[in-house]
Amino acid sequence: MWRELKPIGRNADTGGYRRYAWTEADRECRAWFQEQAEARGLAYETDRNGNQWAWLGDPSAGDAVVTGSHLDSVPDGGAFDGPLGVVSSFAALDELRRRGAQFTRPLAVTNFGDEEGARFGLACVGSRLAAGQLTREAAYELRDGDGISLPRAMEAAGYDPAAIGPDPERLARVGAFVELHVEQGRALAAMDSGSAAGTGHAVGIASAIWPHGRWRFDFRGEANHAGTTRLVDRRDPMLTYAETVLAARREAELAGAVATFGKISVEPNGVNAIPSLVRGWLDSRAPDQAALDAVVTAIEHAAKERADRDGVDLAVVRESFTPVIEFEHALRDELNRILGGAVPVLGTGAGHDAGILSASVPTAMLFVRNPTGVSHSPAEFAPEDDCVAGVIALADVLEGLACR
Ligand code: HGY
Ligand code: MN
Ligand code: MN
Repeated sequence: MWRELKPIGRNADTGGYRRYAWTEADRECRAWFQEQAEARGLAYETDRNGNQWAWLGDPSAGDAVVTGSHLDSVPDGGAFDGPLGVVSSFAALDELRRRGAQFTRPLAVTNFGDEEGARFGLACVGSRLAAGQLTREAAYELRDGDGISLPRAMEAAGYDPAAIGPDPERLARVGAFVELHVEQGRALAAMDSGSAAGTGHAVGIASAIWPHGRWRFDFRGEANHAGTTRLVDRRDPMLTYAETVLAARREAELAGAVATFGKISVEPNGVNAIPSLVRGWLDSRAPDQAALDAVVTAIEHAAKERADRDGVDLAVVRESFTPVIEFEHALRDELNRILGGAVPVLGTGAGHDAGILSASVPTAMLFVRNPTGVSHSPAEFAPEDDCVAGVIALADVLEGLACR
């Protein structure tokens, strides 16, 4: 499975993945998912929001145990973030069949669409739509960098955008959702530093997801000639942007939070032209809501102060937000019990579909050790022994939940 998925959407120059929602690479990933489902005799379907489901047993029986993740990526993302969860779900099912497990609840493997929000800027679109956390109207407002709207992109990919919207009936049939994901940090690796892959703590259980969001900062200045405009006469938004990036780092450090300006767009983006507009996207996350609010407020304040000095207009728009997620304790503890009781439980600053769905169904997450902690990068890697340990742990969890 891993080898078949590996080349899809991979950029040969960077080795990173460009699997954006409703693009050709996304179509190929979806085709791969359907192939895996049908090769296992699972009942394959796509829900009204484009999420893919592969069912074992009768979904209408309800109380299903569902596992899966996403196949889309951030720009030049790694191979594991998302796909490890989907591949491990199919592999765990194969393992349960080898064990002759008798399922007493329906089981499903899922691929939730557009988890990264790389193309339209909003994270977890597929799961948010299903959970009613994103209205059709708001989804129709989403545009990519070329101005293509989400509904147009869905239509071009052969999906009916008029169908998108809350899917409470479907979620009502889910008794538990478990998402396996490569750890995006090195907390597990640090626990047994130096331990060989497949020994020590190869698997962890999620406790919580930090509150996090995305804010677009628009710095509007005055286009002018880079060579003939005196410094005192400039209204240069790039200066304001630069000061804001430095302020973001300062404020995050003060609050024990994180803040990143990773995406920027400049108009007209000419070497010899002072920009008229600089757009910068802030991703900020913190252990709790108060800290996150304090950081973002302080960054906005610093940006405004500098904008006034530079004669630049500032507008800030919150484009994506997810409140703190505390995974349901009963399911979290059930997973630990099934796995022997000594599995590390750890928080994360990374968002996931399991976080979004936790408002609608009991959800839990398993993390697979990441020796470097690197993610959202072509260098993202987890050793095969640890990935196999993840599959076995997921199989144990699914057996414990669905094969009473
Ligand atoms: O950005 C995130 O936290 C996740 O990878 N979508
Ligand atoms: Mn990610
Ligand atoms: Mn992910």
